[in-house]
Amino acid sequence: MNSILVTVLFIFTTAATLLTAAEPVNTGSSSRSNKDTSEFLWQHDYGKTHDQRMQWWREARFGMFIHWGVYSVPAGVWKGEQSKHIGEWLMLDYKIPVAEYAALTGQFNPVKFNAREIVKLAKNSGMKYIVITSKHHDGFAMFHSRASSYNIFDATPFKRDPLRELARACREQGIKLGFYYSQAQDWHHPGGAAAKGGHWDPAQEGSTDDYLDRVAVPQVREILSNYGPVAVLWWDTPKDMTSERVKKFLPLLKLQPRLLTNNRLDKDKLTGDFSTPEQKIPATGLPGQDWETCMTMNRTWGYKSFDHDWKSSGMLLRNLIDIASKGGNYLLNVGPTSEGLIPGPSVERLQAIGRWMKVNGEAIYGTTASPFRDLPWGRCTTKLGKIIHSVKSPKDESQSGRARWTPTVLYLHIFDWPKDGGLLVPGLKSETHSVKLLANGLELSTSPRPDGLMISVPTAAPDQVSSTVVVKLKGALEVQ
Ligand code: FHN
Repeated sequence: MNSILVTVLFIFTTAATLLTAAEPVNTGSSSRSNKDTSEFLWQHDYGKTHDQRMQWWREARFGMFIHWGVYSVPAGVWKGEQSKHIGEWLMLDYKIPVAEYAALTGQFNPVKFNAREIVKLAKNSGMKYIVITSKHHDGFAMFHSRASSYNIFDATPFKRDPLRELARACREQGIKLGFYYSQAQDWHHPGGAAAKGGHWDPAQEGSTDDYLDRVAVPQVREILSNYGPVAVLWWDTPKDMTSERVKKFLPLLKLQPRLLTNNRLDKDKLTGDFSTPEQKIPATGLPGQDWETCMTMNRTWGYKSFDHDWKSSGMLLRNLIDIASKGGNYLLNVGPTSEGLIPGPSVERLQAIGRWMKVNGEAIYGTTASPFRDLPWGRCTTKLGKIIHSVKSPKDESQSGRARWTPTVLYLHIFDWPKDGGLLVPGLKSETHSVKLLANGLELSTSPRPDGLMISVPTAAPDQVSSTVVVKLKGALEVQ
């Protein structure tokens, strides 16, 4: 029992020391303790259950972001010119008049959209949740909204509600569903905000508060009421979102008592369950915070027909491992076409990640950050030893006063396989129970050295991108 307590304490203090000793990362996010101010009702109503609500999310580690909207019709091209910016910003980048952009809805008929196939792809790639754009900055709702007819059901020939179909498919296949909603920026409805220089069409002029009261708040009520359980509400670009405006949304969150929200509702990032580094992985994670890196596979969120600058599946996989080793989640984006299809290169990459996850998933799901500062050959994820059962009046006297526990496990993710057959885990002093290759269960021999634990490994790596060595400890984790 003592050794377990030592283990747990050691891990917490070691991780905290190592992570805080390194260069701090400023994401603009605040710690939870700063957020518990009386003006934020949501924190008071939900704060106590934060850890319970976060449990599945912390286990999940990997999710799918879907940026899909009417911008997939122009697909990054406007009047023959290829946009250099992200595809979903086309309307603002080209200052397209509201009516002209809205006319694109007539061509938006994604008849190949198949919610079950998308959910299956996400699931097979090892993802545990999906977050889809219900309304992006262009103001177009991807669901059947009664608050505005500028939506996919009423304004396109498609006449279907993809969010309803996705919600059903997610329920059927046991994957969690979340909605992205651009609460402040809305380039279509009068009064909606526009970044980078503001409105360009008189049709956009109007009162911000009227827009919030008539469009954004009712639409958020709709997505939280009409689609069953909503796991995540993913706000974005909180332009001019003062605390007074934030308060218009907070009561709605009670519609989904288990809801998680990100930290982009208010302009000061004072609310929310997790932080959201975008297109980057914080060098040392974000100690003391839950966080999720969202990232594109190429250079755009919304589909662009000519963006072929894809990250390799190996790089994406190593990103996932890197993020898990720093205690975060990875929300990896796909941008479906105007037909409703996820582009082939995205599918191929997700399938490759899925193949790796089938073998190595236990080294990602439910893990916590690495206790090591730096590992020259790769990364480490951890499963802390836990006391699982205390025997109070045992039939077997030898069990008296004892507790049972699961051992602490280190998952070593080897990016650069050693050429000389020796893998040094620097500073590891713990006694080991077993050391194995995850891919085939091969037992590996070890020898303690003054500078750490030396593990003998075969000459060939089981996986060229990342091979996993599972180190089960006997007792306390000791890292020097
Ligand atoms: O402006 C958006 C962008 O289009 C995209 O949705 C990303 C995803 O995190 N968020 C915003 C920029 O921070």
